Amino acid sequence: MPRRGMWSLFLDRGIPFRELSPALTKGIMPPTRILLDTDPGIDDSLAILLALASPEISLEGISVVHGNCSAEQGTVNALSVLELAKVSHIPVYKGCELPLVQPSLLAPETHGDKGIGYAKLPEPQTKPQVQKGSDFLIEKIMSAPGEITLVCIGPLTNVALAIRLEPRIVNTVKEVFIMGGAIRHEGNQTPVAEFNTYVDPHAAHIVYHSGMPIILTPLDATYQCILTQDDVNRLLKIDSPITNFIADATRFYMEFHDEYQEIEGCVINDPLTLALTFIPELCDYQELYVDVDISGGVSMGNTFADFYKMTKKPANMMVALGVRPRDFIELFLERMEKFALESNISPGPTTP
Ligand SMILES: [Ca+2]
Repeated sequence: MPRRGMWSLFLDRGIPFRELSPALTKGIMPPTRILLDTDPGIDDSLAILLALASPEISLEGISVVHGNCSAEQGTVNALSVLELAKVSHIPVYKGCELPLVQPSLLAPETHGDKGIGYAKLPEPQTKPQVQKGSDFLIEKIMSAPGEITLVCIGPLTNVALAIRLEPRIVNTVKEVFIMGGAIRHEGNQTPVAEFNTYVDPHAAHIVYHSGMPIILTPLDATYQCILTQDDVNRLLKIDSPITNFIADATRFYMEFHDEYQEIEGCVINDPLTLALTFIPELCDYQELYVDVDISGGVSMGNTFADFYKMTKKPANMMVALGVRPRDFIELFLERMEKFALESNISPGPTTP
């Protein structure tokens, strides 16, 4: 597998994450340049806020894909969340409205009809860019070889299409962090399939086997990261549009988790994946060959790893299988508290 960026430092030189991370967080290294491909989405919205609240990274644009809600609605949500955070200068690009092969599958029962739970955000004043999501990803990655980190927290349709349109992005992107799959964990869409992968398994198949340097965050790690009502109550001690948004959005998400999965609180998959771009030691990883079932049977969209190297195929990704969940939740809460306080005193939208 190609090794670049943080992984090349870690894997080829044997530098432990623990020693690498301080260099990242103390500003010795410049902020990681990030593109976020997303289907906002409650936990996607939290990932956007975490990105904005984290000085280690520079969020250079958002491409939106179908998934938790339509790409049309998700684009509106992305713009609204950026306005809520007073950073509406960050460009948003609408991407694919449909999966590559499968029929459309959205998730109103999980994220609400508009994708952000009970939260009500005003119609955004800003508009999405004219350029399509996949074209934006290609242009940005090709313009800065080895510098752009892609964070994918929705179905992989935009990324797969970008690879088909411009295969050179595979060897030009720095790293690709993906929220998706359920390796040893049960699925959250079918008994064996995770939502993002199930919605567009063909896209996942293209991306997984593309040769991109992938760091996968499957449900094995994310389902240990549960945001509780006590956590939300802690945030609500700060009266802010941001904390109120988090409370209104996650209340719906918590009701879903309680009703469908008997989980108290809500699993915040996407912010964990985003956090790994700057604090990788939150997780433990294995370098594995991972495949996705696209045969159309009962295990369609199932992701599985060759732990015993039976296929003799080389590893195609690093997989986060273990996580320190409360370290992550604490990081998320601290960042949101600081961001909410700063936002309360910041002067208004920064629309150019
Ligand atoms: Ca998502």
